[in-house]
This record gives sequence, C-alpha cells and structure tokens, in this order.
Amino acid sequence: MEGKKPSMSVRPHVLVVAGSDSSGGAGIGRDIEVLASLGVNAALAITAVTAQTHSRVAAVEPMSPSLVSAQMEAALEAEPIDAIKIGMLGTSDIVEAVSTVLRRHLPIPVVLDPVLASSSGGRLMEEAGIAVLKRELLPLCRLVTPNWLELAILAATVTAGSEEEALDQGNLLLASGCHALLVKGGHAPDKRNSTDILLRRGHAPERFEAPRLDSRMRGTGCALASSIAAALARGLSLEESIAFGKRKVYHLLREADAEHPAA
Ligand code: PXL
Repeated sequence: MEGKKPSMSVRPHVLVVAGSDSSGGAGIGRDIEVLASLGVNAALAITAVTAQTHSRVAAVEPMSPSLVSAQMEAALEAEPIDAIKIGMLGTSDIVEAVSTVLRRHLPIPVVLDPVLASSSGGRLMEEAGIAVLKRELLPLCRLVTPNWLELAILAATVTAGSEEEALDQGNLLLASGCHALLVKGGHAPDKRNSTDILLRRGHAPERFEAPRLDSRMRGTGCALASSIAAALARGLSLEESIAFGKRKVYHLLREADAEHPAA
C-alpha cells in the first residue's frame, strides 16, 4: 500500500478534515500552520466550530454532515489530494458522512487523530460517534494515532497503567480491523523519553523516541498527525513519515518553550 515516488519539487496537497479552535492552540488552525511550515498546501473540510480558551471548551457547533461531505468532495475535485488528515469529527453522522466520502476516494492515505476530548477535558465527540468511528472509519485509515486516554475509550476499557497494558489495548483494536496504530506515549510514566509505538498486524511493534519536553503547548496531536500526513503526501513510507512527524513535533515543542520559558 506504500504510495507514489517521493517528490520534493511539486507542493503536495493534504486535505484536512477537522474542527476549529478559537484559541488557536489546536484544531484546524494548528494543522494549517504545520502544513504551511512544511511546504504543503492544505485543502479544508471544517467539521465543527468550537469556542475555546486554553482551559475550557465554551461552545461546540457541528457542521451538517452534508456540508462536511460537500467540502471534502469539492476539495478532492479542486486539487489532486495526496493525503488526508482527520481530526475532530464531533458527531456520529459526520463520522458516517466522512467514511462514505473516503470509500469513494481510497487509496489516498488517511491519517486519523481520533479526537474525543480537548486537553482541557471538554468533550469533542458525542458518545454515539465512538462506535461508528470504530466500525466505519478505522478500517479506512492508513494510520490511527490515539494517546492512552483515546486508546482506552476505543478499546472500551480503563486507561492503561503501563506500556504493556497500552500495547494490549492497541492489539485489541488491530484485531478489530484497524491497519496501523501509533500508540502515543504522552501519558506514559517515562519522564525522560516520549515514545510512540507503531503496531501493525504481522509486524513487530516499532518504537519512535524523542526526548520528553515539559511543554504546555496544545495541539501536539494535531501537529503530529498533520506532519505524518505531509510526509505520506510526499511519498515517504509509513515508518519514515512517523519518524519525520515525531522530529517535527519535537522541534515545535522546543520552539514553543523558547518563546515561553517555564516560570
Ligand atoms: O488537539 C485535539 C483537538 C482537535 N481539534 C480541536 C480541538 C482539539 C483540542 O482542543 O479543539 C478543534
């Protein structure tokens, strides 16, 4: 399934399917910023508008599923789309609508950041959407990038207390039809390294490490999934794309810390 030949000359296009965050910390604003910094054009399908500060979700208004589909179809018609990055979806009807469009356009590689809640704890996906996401959307994705909290919800269990438990939960999801899972270690107890683990059926787990930075930057999940999608859009392999994304986020965190040093 690894795509086309690597191309560095033409600006690739990534279609971002995600919600907006008025604080600018996360969501589609972060995606566009990261893609632009990587020389990749962003086509957009907005799924929801949210009103947020850095510590609170004040309001969420999902788009109609037909408007989300229409944005995706128009973006796919307007430009040759090399990869799709999906973030917040919000409702089960939007998950259905997005899955239907994707089925028409596979094998474009799809990276799904399964956004269920904001880092401040506000809900960004309705309860009923989780089952639909697992059943309809996960099997269509080249890569799904849950953190430990999202992984536990998707695996219908409690948050892992160890890496071994997180991998067991990941393997459960793989068995239920997901092709590849990047289990992000942001919530792991390791204080020195941030380790993300790639799980694929028939492959040994692969570890991607970076020094852990004590940063408060929001939107790191958006940034990672967008960077991976950008690399896939340039024709890199899945492993190369994850390694690239991990490095990009490490550098973003270092830049954010340099601008706002810890008090
Ligand atoms: O980082 C996850 C995320 C994704 N999309 C939107 C968000 C957030 C977190 O706050 O607000 C719109």
